[in-house]
Amino acid sequence: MSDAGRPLLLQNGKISDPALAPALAERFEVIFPDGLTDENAAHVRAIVSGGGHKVDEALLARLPALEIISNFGVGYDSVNVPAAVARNVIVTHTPGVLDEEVADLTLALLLATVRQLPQADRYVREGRWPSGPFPLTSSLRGRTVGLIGLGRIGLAIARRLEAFGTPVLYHSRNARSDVAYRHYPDLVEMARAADILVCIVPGGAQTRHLVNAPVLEALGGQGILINVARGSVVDEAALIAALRAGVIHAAGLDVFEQEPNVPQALRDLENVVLLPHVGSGTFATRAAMGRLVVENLDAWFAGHPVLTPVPECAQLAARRAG
Ligand code: NAP
Ligand code: 8YV
Repeated sequence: MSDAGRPLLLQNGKISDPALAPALAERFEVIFPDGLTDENAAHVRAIVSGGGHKVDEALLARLPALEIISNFGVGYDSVNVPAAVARNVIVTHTPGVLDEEVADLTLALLLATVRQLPQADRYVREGRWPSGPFPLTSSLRGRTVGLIGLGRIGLAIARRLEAFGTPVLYHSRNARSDVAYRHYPDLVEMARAADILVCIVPGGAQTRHLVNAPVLEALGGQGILINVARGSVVDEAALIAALRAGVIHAAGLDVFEQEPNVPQALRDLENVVLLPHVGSGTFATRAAMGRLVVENLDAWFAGHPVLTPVPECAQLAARRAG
């Protein structure tokens, strides 16, 4: 317990939900990384983490009283979950509440990239229209999309693509029995069969550079890559080389290897659409994520089962609740 009688919580990283800070302040004594001392570290019982800020072995080792990490986001690749589990620390995340929002953004980015909407907007703003019409663009018509990942968000993207009349293929480790889309265990094979690839898998070591030079070559000269997963999923250097050399046609990216720093080489290219990691970035969806972060903490500190443990923590969560 802290001096004020409330548990001590470390907020690790900026959280872009205006309602979250007051909700946490009502329940916890909140400290930030720059206020963490050897003395108060010994009493930290909870972490709220987000914005890609790491919860690594070194931080965990400083927090012997830590019980729970409530991650603001469905992706939790910035949290060292095995190290947390080894210390009996529960990790929760925010699945489900952002699927439709991220799927909307993905379709917007896909269409913006295919039809060059930011480039067309710049064309009007820069007063270039009077000197001639905007060049013709590629089209979504008659094209096939290969989803890299068909989980909660992937499925919401696939449903939208169906409404556009766009055939869907997917790559993942396991085939789903509840969909009719063709499953490709081999990503290069799917890249050959698809015109557009959309990445929507978790980040982390297992998916690092899943999209590499051979995948981009297989996608081909008319191919388009959309990444709304994590920057680590795509070999950014290989992508830049492929975009420069015309190995693929264009890319739409919401995520990058070293956020918030986007390589100048990418910013210099005309055949890319770049977004600052805004997949879930609306007031409504960030508020829903914030509520789930708090509900998990409330459940934990009331001695109830947490609502949404990460899969690797499901057993630990059940054991701790029981
Ligand atoms: P999910 O429901 O867990 O789905 C993950 C999908 O990826 C599943 O189809 C899974 O199938 C597949 N997958 C996992 N590991 C794989 C691997 N090594 N190789 C190939 N496929 C693999 O997750 P979700 O809720 O849809 O979220 C997906 C990710 O989107 C998050 O983890 C996060 O990184 C990202 N995201 C980004 C934004 C943004 O703002 N841009 C917002 C939200 C989420 P198998 O297990 O069968 O392989
Ligand atoms: C958030 C995300 O912007 O949920 C995720 O995995 O990438 C986004 O919704 C991010 O997690 C904010 O911390």
